[in-house]
Amino acid sequence: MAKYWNEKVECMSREDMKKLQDEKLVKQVRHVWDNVPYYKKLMEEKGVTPDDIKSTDDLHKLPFLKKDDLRECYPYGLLGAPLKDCVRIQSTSGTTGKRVVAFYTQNDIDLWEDCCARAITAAGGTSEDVVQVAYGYGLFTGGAGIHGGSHKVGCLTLPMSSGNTERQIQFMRDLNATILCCTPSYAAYIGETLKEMGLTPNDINLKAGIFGAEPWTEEMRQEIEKSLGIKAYDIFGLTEISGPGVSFECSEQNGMHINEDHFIAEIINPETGEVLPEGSKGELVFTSLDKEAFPLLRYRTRDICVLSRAKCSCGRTLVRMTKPMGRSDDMLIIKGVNVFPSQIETVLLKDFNATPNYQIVVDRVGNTDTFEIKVELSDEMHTDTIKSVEMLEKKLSADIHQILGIRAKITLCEPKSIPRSEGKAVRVIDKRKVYNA
Ligand code: DLL
Repeated sequence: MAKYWNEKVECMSREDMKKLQDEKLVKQVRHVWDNVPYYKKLMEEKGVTPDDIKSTDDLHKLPFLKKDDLRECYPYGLLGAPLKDCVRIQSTSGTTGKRVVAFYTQNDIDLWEDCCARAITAAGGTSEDVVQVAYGYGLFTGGAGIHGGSHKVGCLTLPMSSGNTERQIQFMRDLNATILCCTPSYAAYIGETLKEMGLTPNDINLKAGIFGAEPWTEEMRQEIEKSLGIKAYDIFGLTEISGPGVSFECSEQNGMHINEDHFIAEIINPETGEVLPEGSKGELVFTSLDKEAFPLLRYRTRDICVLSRAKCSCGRTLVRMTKPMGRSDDMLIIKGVNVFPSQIETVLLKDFNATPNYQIVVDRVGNTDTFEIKVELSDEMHTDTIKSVEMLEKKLSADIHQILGIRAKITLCEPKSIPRSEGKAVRVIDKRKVYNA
């Protein structure tokens, strides 16, 4: 059984990898300078030109890119290739309005799918396998990326998308799926449903799962492994940098190997931007090395983790990142969807037409996220008819669904019932334990 999808790169010596990255970085910086006026301006403001970037040792001289830059540049402002050469657009989950969109040339798609093929191979996948893709298809990168990787490996690919769980299980059984790919919370839900249907892991043929797109703990991994009778592998990625497969777990399940031939990873202090030495906990920053349509230099992911170059017994030399341990911004991932509290506030302001007192409460019951928005009524609203309050609740619920793509339980509360704060308001109460301690 093939252990690696691309052994030459995945097991390359440190020196050769650095040389490869050095060469690619010089080219990528020139590509961005020549084609992305927005980033050229950021470089000029920092007094850096492509001539200053001779190797990865000069990476720290380049300015950072943040999510706000991407929003400001929506939709075409960071495009690095003519639109006629682009073949695909994908987008981050859950945001509307000025959402982040990423563009791909055919070459970008090939490289991305290649990264996913590495992840599938690392999870034991070969052309003998039947891969059930239960990540969402559409603008979200999960379905499309893993689907492409599965084709590359030559697996029989079941493009199920997410949802319709009993049907997922039926197809899984009828078509002998061997690898399941979805969010960890959906995998856990499939496990629960299997049990509810009176079935056990012996009634399915799964051997592995490739789960990511949201934080999950080691405890959750064990639970999924038990309920589905599989080995569960983590996979990490973000739309801005391509999608799933930026890094992936190997059989050692001790951190995710970053595809360093395509992406340079740095860890920085989120407060100061200072680059931290290996082994430090900080914010993960990625620089793309091969991207044509959407090249990003020093993109701040806001994910907090640690990098390690310690030898991995799988034989791969690619640097490993821990599972994200938190975020340096306030983004929540609820039911697999990226949610910024500010999006909710915007809806509340629109519907209530005043600054409302509210609280977002996120919890996990079984393995399913619960999402409640408590909104305080004003004195005037409190005296309104029940019918008008109900209408408001309905409208709020519909607007939240439209903006985020997921439903929230709206609880309207008595005036002055939400605790006031003398400092920063506590807007979010996240009772889940999604990050490893
Ligand atoms: O979630 C891409 C993806 C799809 C990854 C399928 C893995 C599997 P976005 O919607 O842009 O892209 O969200 C990216 O999700 O910055 C992390 O905060 C979080 N995230 C992604 N993978 C993991 C993971 C996709 N394995 C954001 N563990 C990232 C924890 C993850 N968090």
